[in-house]
Amino acid sequence: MARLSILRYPDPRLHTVARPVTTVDARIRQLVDDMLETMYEAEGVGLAATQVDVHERVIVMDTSESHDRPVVLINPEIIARSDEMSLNEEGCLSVPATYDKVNRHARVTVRALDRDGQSFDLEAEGLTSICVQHEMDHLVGKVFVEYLSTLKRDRIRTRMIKKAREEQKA
Ligand code: GNR
Ligand code: NI
Repeated sequence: MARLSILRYPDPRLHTVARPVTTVDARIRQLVDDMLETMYEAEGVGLAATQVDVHERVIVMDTSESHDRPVVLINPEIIARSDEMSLNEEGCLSVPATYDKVNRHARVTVRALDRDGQSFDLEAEGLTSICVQHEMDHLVGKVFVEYLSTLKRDRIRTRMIKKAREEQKA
């Protein structure tokens, strides 16, 4: 296992569109394990491969309170979504210390392959539903700040660039 480094907004690589995984092999399982280690270490509830600069459709999540229920989604597709929407505060490991409200489908059903390459469906609501949609956005190169106003996004961008520059100096 290895901890991977997480790209930070506004890194342009966060806007890369991931390609589907062709075979769930040892390389993908290693990626999944490294992503889980990285996610738990960073105390996140989800992580998309895009965030660790791997542009393949792989997501790991754990929205359990006990942090012992890892979920792996390979080549995820949303097969059903509620008409009902839900406005919730979101954050992102790629945009640290930044939280704002995003409107999402209240419930989604996602079909994906698991760590063994087996297809399964996940009916998600609450934080899991939000997380699935947030992570699937990462796979198409979208970061949650892109749902915010241009003014807010520009402020976040400026603050992130300033922070990166200060960390460089230190
Ligand atoms: O850890 C995370 N928490 C979170 C909180 C509300 C909505 C979405 C998320 S996902 C985020 C981890 C992350 O950046 N995944 O891409
Ligand atoms: Ni994120």
